[in-house]
Amino acid sequence: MIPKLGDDERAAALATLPDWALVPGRDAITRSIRFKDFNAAFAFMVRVALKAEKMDHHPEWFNVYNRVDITLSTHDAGGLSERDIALARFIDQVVAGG
Ligand code: HBI
Repeated sequence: MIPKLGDDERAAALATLPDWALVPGRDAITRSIRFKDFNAAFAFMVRVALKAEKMDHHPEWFNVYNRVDITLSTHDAGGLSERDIALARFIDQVVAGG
């Protein structure tokens, strides 16, 4: 069983993820990203998908053309866990060109 983050842990993690916001009414975080075109958006999704498989931790996401909306939460924990924070950090690195 993956534990949910406590309130202090969540606040501390979010302070290091300035591009992410809490989802109103859910214990989840969300980020919307716009890429230069669909190819760039889909290439990003491929990289995140491969990482998600390796982590066995998958995003909830929506793509239209160059936009990707991502929401992270740990379904097994019923809220935010360390896995969401780790995947968010990976996503931020990919977006930053890492
Ligand atoms: N992804 N976001 C998320 N949350 C989960 O609880 C989760 C997952 N991917 C795979 C996964 N759980 C499996 O471990 C379980 O469905 C068995």
